[in-house]
Amino acid sequence: MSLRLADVGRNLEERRDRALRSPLHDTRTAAILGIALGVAFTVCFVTGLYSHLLQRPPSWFTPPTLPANTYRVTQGLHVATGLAAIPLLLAKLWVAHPRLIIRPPVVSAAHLLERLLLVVLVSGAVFQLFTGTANVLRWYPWRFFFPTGHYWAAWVTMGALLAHLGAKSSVTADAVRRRRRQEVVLDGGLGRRGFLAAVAGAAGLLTVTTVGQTVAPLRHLVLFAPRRPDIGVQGLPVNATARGAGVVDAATDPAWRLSVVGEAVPTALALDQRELAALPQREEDLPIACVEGWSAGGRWRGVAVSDLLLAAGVRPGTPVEVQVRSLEVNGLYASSILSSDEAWRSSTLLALELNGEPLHLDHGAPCRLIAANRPGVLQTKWVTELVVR
Ligand SMILES: Nc1nc2c(c(=O)[nH]1)N[C@H]1C(S)=C(S)[C@@H](COP(=O)(O)O)O[C@H]1N2
Ligand SMILES: [Mo]
Repeated sequence: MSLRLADVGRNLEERRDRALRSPLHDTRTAAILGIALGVAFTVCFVTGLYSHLLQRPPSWFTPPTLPANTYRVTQGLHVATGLAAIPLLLAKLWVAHPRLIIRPPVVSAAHLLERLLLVVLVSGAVFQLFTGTANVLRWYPWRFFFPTGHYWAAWVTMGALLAHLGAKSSVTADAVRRRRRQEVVLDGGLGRRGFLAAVAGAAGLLTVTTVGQTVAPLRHLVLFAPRRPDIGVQGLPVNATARGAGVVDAATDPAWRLSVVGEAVPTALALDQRELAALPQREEDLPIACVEGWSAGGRWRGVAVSDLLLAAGVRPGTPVEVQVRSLEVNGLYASSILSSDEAWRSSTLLALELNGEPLHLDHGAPCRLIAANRPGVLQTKWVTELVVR
């Protein structure tokens, strides 16, 4: 038995040694892929942090005033770099795996630590890419709350990545410098170049066939993403229909009112549809940018939240926090918070119309929140109450 195991081990080592003589498994190929992965993960991490801060602002964070499309771009980048990282990670694992076959598997405490770090890094990366992709596909085959799990796993993965980069920095630098001189001699036929080109091609193809869910000119190339920015009622995709949210009756009831209430409100309001439509209307071009990776622009017309605050007697510029409440009773996105800056910004609307038509029930009629630079989950539909504090 032990003899056989030894044979298997020797066999593996022979295969490893053969593999390591190929440029496809050398440190230069590993280094190049590592750099590409590092860049993709860093962009993904930073854009993900920004998205997280907007969705769950800690007390020290107020959403900065940025161009209205900023979130659309950052979230588009988040999903695109995450998807592109999938072929890069697979290639990197394939390139590096012969190096993991060592006997004995652990030679010292430091070596054990290094190997454990790799386990954390690889499983963290796989977890992030898997859960992120499932989210884009709107598939939630797990028990935990996605944003929380994805957020904490991101810190763990990036921590492990930083430590890995620290451990590998000199090897990487050497590999990148050393082989550049010898490349012409070493590489023939389908060597490193061909392999790396194939990996880049796979990443590029994946990007081109998914990024159209947020980059409208590429929408016809969308293959794997479930959304296209131009497919949906009134030229915009729908996330959660009125029926799905259980609000059809309440949203079509003539007794519907928009209330403006709360401790900061001198004169509480309760407006019916006609009264709301009689207030001054504004038009804004603003995108819906869903965290799931799709986005689409629309032309919205409606009443500025700031005009409603003024109509309710709130003095201009008073620091406020506005909770926007939906008719929806139980949904995760049944309400959202506007910071003072967002509430007073004239482009923040309760929209009554979309692309020149009365707002469709599935887009949030009688009225829905639409504001610059907010994740889709915060663009509350079927609004019935503004609570001003
Ligand atoms: N009340 C309520 N508002 C909501 C949602 C919801 O489930 N309930 N979904 C949000 C999400 S995740 C997105 S992306 C946008 C989508 O808006 P649309 O369906 O009009 O495109 O609505 C947001 N507003
Ligand atoms: Mo969304």
